[in-house]
Amino acid sequence: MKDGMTIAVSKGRILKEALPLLARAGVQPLDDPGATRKLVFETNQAGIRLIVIRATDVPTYVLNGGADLGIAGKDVLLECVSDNLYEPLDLNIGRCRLMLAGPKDAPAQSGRLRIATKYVATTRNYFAAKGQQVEIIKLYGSMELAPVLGLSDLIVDLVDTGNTLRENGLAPLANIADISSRLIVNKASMKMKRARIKPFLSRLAAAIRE
Ligand code: PRT
Ligand code: MG
Repeated sequence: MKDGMTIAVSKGRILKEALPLLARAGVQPLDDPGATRKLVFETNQAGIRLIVIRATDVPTYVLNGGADLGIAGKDVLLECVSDNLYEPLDLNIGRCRLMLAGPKDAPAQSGRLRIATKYVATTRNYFAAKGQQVEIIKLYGSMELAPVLGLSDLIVDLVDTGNTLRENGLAPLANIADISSRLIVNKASMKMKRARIKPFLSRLAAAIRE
């Protein structure tokens, strides 16, 4: 957006942790994003607005200049590596691990492994680095179901407490990446709106340490 500064925030669990952090950095939406269907929120700071969108859409908005800044999970960012984004701050929220997991006591596998995941690029990179060829099956959710129904041998998904894996008879096999939410900045915005963005970055960095 041309005037002011727009921050795209992932809805859902990241939003819940991002709002108190933004508040400590001095930015508070005038309406409660949890209580309305609105997507654009003016804030107490004239010229700073929030948009609340799906996690996977945050980098897309920031890359294309629809938003100047964004708050997104590292899991989502690993899937869309770009030269046009800065990632200046680890916000230390939305913590979890991206893990390889599979059925407990599964028999040893011969032939090419089938991996069900939403994280196709990261999974491909992970196995490529090990020199292993795998078949990747793209799913948009409920990955835990895939091995249970024989759609795949293993899954790659986010794990927090491990309850979801356990309740579906799965166990973690390997940690692929430690995940947290990051602040991302459109490179052109950083140049054009530096006077507005830089002080905000300083306040946010202080808020993370609080
Ligand atoms: O709206 P859309 O469907 O696009 O996204 P979403 O519903 O996946 O959004 P949401 O609110 O779930 O937030 C997703 C973002 O939160 C991710 O991109 C991560 O950066 C972050 N995050 C942190 C998590 C988790 N922790 C997490 N545990 N996202 C998802 N989970 C899920 C996981 O996929 C699994 O189903 O929680 C389950 C595992 O939790 P445990 O505690 O049972 O291990
Ligand atoms: Mg979800």
